[in-house]
Amino acid sequence: MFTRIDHVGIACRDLDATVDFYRRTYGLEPTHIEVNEEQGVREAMLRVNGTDDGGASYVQLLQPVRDDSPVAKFLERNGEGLHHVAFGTPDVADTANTVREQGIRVLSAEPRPGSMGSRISFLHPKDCGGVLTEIVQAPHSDG
Ligand code: CMX
Ligand code: CO
Repeated sequence: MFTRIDHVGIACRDLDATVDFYRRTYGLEPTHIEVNEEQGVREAMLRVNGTDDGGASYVQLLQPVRDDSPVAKFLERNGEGLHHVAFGTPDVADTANTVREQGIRVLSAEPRPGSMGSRISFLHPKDCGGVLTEIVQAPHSDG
């Protein structure tokens, strides 16, 4: 079902400063920066490594672009830090349905647009041992 860790999502207040921290400290460069209006974030994807299914693993840095977004609410409650874990899968809709059948809340009826043309679904953290879990289908890879 899951073929790799696609990314870990990290909530931050200042995207540019956080990107700079990852560059200075670890030598990681942003592969891609975009605004996802639906998710209410400006985000940077930092590629860490390729994977044996043809995809890759990233750090995703997230800054809220509006006060009522999930990441803004998270920052208010918890401050900066680890926000979610995202697993790669060859078929996000199929995986979401399989998980839904087990009684886990999938947070959208259909997959939504994610980073770099991917398709994503979120699982409720209260049904996943306290971990906000994202499922990602990469645009062109097989996972
Ligand atoms: N990780 C773990 N637990 C979390 C959480 C997180 N990121 N966010 C909220 N929770 C917990 C809270 O601690 C709270 O627990 P308690 O009831 O024990 O206090 C509970 O969930 C409800 O929290 P809330 O602040 O009232 O949050 P909401 O119910 O309004 O929203 C959630 C929570 C998961 C439904 C919402 O954040 C959501 O829809 N997330 C999916 C979309 C998203 O996160 N987008 C940004 C990332 C985009 C991307 O990756 O591309
Ligand atoms: Co994510």
